[in-house]
Amino acid sequence: MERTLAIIKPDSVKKNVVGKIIDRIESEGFRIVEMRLVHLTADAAMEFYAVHRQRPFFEDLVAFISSGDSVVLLLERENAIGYWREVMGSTDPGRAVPGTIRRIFGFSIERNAVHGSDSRDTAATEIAFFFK
Ligand code: FUP
Repeated sequence: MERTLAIIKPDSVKKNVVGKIIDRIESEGFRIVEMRLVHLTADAAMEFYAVHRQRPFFEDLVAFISSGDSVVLLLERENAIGYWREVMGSTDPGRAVPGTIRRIFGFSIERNAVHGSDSRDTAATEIAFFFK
């Protein structure tokens, strides 16, 4: 069993599709270990996305992710990290495979509905960030 950190981002919360995304998470065989509604401050968002701080989209990304409530989830499943990234789809919803969450619910490369840890190291750091 492996654990990963998922975020249902503010665009999804505003669109009232949290339930649909959680339904998908459960039907894909993930166990929800922990779950919480959070409104990230800009400072917390900068810390969470620190690896992207030199990228041109960093300020917009921080503004977006701190623009409203998100749902953070600690998920458990066999191959949770890789499988959740498959279910999410690629970063740009327009390029994501049909049926993936980002393809269904994402609007743009920034407003792309959900987040998922991209490696074991990142998962450990991101889980610790939200769940002590
Ligand atoms: P992913 O792992 O698929 O979430 O993608 P990245 O780690 O590359 O990017 C993290 C977040 O930065 C994305 F979810 C959205 C944002 N981003 C942009 O806004 N513009 C870009 O060109 C790339 C990423």
